[in-house]
Amino acid sequence: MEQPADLLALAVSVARAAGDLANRMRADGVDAVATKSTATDVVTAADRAVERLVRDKLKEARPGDVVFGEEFGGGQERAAVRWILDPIDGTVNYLYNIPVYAVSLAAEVDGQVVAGVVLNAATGREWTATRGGGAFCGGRRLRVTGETDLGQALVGTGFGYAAERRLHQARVLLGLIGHVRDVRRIGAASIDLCLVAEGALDAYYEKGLNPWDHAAGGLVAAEAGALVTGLDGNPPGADMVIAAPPALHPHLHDLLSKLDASGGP
Ligand code: LIP
Repeated sequence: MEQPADLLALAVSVARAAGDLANRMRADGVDAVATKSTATDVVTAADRAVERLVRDKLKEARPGDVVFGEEFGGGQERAAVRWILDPIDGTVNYLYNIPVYAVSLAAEVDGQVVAGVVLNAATGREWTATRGGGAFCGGRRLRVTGETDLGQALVGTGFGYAAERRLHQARVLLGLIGHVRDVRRIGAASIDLCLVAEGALDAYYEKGLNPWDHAAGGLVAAEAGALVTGLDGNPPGADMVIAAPPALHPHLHDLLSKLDASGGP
């Protein structure tokens, strides 16, 4: 039986090596080397190099496992553990040298994420969690806020790489912004989810995320007491990821559902 604490220890050591590489390449200067879904969905040489390094280190430590990563995909074969990897979450922040980008690595066993680490490579801030074992940052156990009033809630969100999607997300934001304290657009879903976990945000929601954007951060938020869901009974996924304390979640959920937040392009 795979021990989540052992998988976490491996994830943390691999993420730290990955963060160091991301920082070295950042110091050498970063250029977009290609684009993916749209002209603004960039990939840098560091995204690819960091993913290769993580894959090599995981193969060395646990040859039988598989890796599902943002840049090279994979991870569809059966294995005791599937690692879900975003080598640099917040690639646009990385490109612009905004110190909010992360190595996000989660271990999945039998379809369930059991361990995860999110490491902000620029600041060294590291959030970790194991299923049933709680969420931590800097040795401190994390707890979501006790906010119950949506009108007092500081809410994080994000926008996609396709203009039509951003227009839909902006319409949703227009319908939401008068009902909350304020909004933050931080630019890295994995970090947004960890900020909910540590109470630096009251809640977060975003449409269009991939599993690598929310696998590790979602466990950190859940282990800190957040409800991490989709809309209308769906699990967190491409249509919607919402993370909020139990007392706040239904209010945010119902408003987003009314605003058709998981709809549009
Ligand atoms: C990013 C997400 C962010 C979202 C961006 C992008 P990437 O992931 O972390 O929340 O708003 O559009 O998807 O592309 O930097 O790995």
